[in-house]
Amino acid sequence: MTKVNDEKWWKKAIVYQIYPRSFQDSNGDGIGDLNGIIRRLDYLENLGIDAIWLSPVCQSPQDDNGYDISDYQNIDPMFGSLEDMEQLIEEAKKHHIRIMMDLVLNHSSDEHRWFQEAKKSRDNPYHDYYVWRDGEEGHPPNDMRSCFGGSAWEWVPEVEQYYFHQFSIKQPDLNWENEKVRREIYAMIRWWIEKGAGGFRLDVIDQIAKEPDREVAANGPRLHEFIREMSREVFQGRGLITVGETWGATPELAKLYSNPDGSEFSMVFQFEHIVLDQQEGEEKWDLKPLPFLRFKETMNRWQTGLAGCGWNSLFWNNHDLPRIVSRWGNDKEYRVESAKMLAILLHGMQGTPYIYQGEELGMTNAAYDISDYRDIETRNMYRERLDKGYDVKDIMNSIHAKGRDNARTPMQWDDSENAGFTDGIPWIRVNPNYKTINAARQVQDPNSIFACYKKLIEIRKNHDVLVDGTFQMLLEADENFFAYEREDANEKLLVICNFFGETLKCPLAGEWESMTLLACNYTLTDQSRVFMPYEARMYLLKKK
Ligand code: TEU
Ligand code: CA
Repeated sequence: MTKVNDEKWWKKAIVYQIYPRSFQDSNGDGIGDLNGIIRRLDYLENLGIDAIWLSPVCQSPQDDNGYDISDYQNIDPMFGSLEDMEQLIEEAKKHHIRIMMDLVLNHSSDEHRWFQEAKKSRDNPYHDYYVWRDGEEGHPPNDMRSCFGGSAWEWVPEVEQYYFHQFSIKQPDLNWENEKVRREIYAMIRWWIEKGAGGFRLDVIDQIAKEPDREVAANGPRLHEFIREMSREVFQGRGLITVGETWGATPELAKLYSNPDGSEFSMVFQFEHIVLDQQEGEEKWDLKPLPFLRFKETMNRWQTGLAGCGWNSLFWNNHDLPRIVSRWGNDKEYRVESAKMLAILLHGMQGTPYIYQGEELGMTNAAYDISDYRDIETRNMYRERLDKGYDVKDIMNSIHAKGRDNARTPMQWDDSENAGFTDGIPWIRVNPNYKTINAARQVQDPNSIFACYKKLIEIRKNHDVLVDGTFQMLLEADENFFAYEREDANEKLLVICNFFGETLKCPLAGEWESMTLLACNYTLTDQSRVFMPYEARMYLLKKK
């Protein structure tokens, strides 16, 4: 087997995302915590992952569940202490798992010491750490909107100025134009590296170089200058995995972000496929069915577009997105089959796969009443659309389909009360289907979704063709099948998925007859050209 250059170990790695408040509670307060994660490291090692991306655990008033940080160098008491964090890093290492921290650098909390100072007066040394504009109360500088609804400008009477916030009022944007801000940030990141962090996920990193006067939020002119400086100052030569969250990325931009020369990040999360099931020019709440051919075209473009000149992240889910089996699979009669199909489809591609907690169990969306939702984005949208006169039924329909809390219901460990997540009252309701969908059931079952993910991870470790093989889309114009080939000097991989719920004959000529079946989501496949609902097969050919 060829060796991936050590510095680029992440090309072969599989990352697991943990949303700490929903993963495992250890002290009965109903909120997941660091000690809870330590308790579950055996489970993660068994699955076979190499790194954990930990959503933010730093000190925070929790207006946006930790994405509003008030102290970057301390742990929120809700999650534990700095010692617990050090212990998690150490224990994870014993399980061959690295810990990636979530860096929220576009904004801080308004309760951060910097902002507390900044709003005192215009000549306070911290004032220029944030983005301020003159104006008159009631007349913001322009019409820019916050991602969570309402104006992006908030008036502060003390300084008689507006500050800019792309997210909640409690998340003022940091001013990256100010070199002092950048220096503080780099020092903070270095401190985490010294503590043993193995990498970083960079929250909305394409929005740091904003130019609000020109109404520019993402992809500002100085963006790559800032990223390269940060990369030079803190990331390079340390064997880290770094991934930027970039909603505005195209393959062309991703070539810069993930340049193999290491000048920026290891890779980025792109969202072109993720926004395909919303109405053009509208919000994510404005639903439409997934346009299958465009979806295939998009995946293909990213696979071929970055080949040899960049690196993809592969993901269906994260803490902001609905559950994939409910979204593009079928979470009713074909839950198991479609969850496995989606896993096989994604894990055969080129890039670093990310698994979001519970995805490996086929956890589903939840459909709660509005009072059971906790997410700021969901609650703001509910109020805003009610005011605009939308029908309550339609609003709830959108929330059930796309709300962020779909991903944030507690991890389903077993069939005991509250799914084994907590002995207390969970901060958000447990999905009632935990009695049947839970880890305890699946870990032992060789035919479970968990077993399928575990197998796919093993396959990636054992076959380099998954890491560096070329990607060739097949049946591009077919309305039902998603099929592709990967190939390197020694092996050829063929993945064929029936993406829908009908039994269908595959138009391929049966070229798999001489190949070995590596993974499949039906036990008794007869290798025929007939594919059952959501049937997926992964074949391998050894060329020599
Ligand atoms: O998300 C970035 C972002 O743009 C989200 O608002 C996204 O559009 C939305 O969640 C889709 O529903 C990141 C974090 O992942 C998210 O959890 C934070 O709320 C946000 O940044 C602000 O830090
Ligand atoms: Ca707890």
